[in-house]
Amino acid sequence: MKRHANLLCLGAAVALLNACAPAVNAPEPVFPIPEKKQVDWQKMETYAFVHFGLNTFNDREWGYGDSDPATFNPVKLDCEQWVKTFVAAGMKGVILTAKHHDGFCLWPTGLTEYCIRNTPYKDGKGDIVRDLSEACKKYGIKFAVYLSPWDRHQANYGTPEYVDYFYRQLYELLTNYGPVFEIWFDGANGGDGWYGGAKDSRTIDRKTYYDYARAYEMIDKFQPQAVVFSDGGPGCRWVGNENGFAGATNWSFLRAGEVYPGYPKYRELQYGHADGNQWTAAECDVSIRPGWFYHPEEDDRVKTVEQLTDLYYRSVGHNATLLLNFPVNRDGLIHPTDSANAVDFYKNVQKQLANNLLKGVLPIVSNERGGKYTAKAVTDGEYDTYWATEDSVTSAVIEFEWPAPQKVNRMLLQEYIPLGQRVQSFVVEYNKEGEWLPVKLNEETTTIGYKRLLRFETVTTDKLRVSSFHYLPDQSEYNKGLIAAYEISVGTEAGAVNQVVSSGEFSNIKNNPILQSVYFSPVTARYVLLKAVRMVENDGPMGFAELGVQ
Ligand code: FUL
Repeated sequence: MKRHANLLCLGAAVALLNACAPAVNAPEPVFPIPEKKQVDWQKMETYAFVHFGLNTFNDREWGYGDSDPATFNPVKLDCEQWVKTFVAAGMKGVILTAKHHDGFCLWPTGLTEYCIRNTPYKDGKGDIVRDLSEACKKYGIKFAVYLSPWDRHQANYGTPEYVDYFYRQLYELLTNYGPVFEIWFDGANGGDGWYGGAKDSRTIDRKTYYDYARAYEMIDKFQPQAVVFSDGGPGCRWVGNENGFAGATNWSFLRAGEVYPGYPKYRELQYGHADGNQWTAAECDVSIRPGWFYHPEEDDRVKTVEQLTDLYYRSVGHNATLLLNFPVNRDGLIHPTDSANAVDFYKNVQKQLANNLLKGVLPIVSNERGGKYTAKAVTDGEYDTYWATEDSVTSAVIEFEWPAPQKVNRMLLQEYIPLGQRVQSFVVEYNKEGEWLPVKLNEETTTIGYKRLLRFETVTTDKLRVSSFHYLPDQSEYNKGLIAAYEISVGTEAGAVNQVVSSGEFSNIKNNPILQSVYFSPVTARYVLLKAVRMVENDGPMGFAELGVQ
């Protein structure tokens, strides 16, 4: 029989402030912090995306805006089949492309003729936005809409009149279809299009054209619980790729006002801005097939259970959400391979995380705040109860001990994010015959955030601990003194610090100067030497914001 992965599950919040508060008060928040709706959104963890429209029938990914509505006729369309699949795949909601870049609307809008009313589908009486929102209600998952700001059909795209049209579309969606949990504004904007027959290319100012403040105001008024997605949020952000993963280091922060659709340094969205002042967690959007829309030739290129499972660990397990796309086919159904793989993926994740070895284990912690914030809360399985240290303590050790050795290869860590995201770095070690050794994994153990899942080589041990080495690069304006390649040595005498314990490079540190962590097997030493073997800028002095060893 195949062994299940063995999981450790714990929740933690480490206090970083020096505020003078009675011991049993909750830690002060560390800003930025999320709004309640952002916490509720992140707790959804996985939800579905549906790309469906005229593109489906015309084998296109980006319709030009001229496909004939007469081609749209999904004769077997059944939104309940979609939603039943999502529920069986453990997904908590769905986002529908109510309008993609081609401008075609899946609801019978009063604002354009380029919509479902002018198709053969149900003799023009269909409304897929309504059908899907009702199916969601029936089966108990949440509903949301994608409304493309770019519209390659409308003749007035690029003028102020189009912006009014866009907001009237948004109004229809926000006021006619019940609650939505998210509004998706895509980053692709302007370029070639049909534009009412002009067939030209339109450029807009991506920072100002849509005047998104209008959207936020309307959403706050009609759907205050909805989180706004765009490349830079404000509700949640694009993760900087369409492959479905976030960085292992992933801060839920952005520097407010910096990221806009088309932001050239979009790769840093995988990691967030460690010094950001706005809470904007990452959402990993990815399609279960290569394309976002259905193409029959991709029927044998559906992501496998193993691929999807891997993405789960690198999205939800990297402090992000997973938005998994289903390209609904020309019948109006989710293809059987897609639904089977999605459901089996969910079962596989459940199986891997089924056996919580920490249930009932009371951890030993190096510091405890007292009151409700004691070690017991680490393993009680409740998100809203948590362990915290005293205010002045910014680094701590949590140790677990079992009466008999266990086989362990997974760990789940969580921070209590209503009070912010604080953990910068941690190390997981197991005890082997009295010696503490780091577990072997292939990614850095830096941030935790809402959820961090670790996969590591199976160890057999009766003791395990979570504790850290910090190097937070200089966060000042021009990031001077960045180390590109390093060597760390230790020694017991000042004149002989020459036992090299680790060397390597701080990858991508120039574009993304986030906390860097280095792990090495524990050694007994008095001195630690960090040598900059190569600097990003030649000949400059070395600079750092924080350095720590644990
Ligand atoms: C992209 C769009 O251009 C694609 O067509 C798709 O909708 C994807 C989710 O976002 O930026």
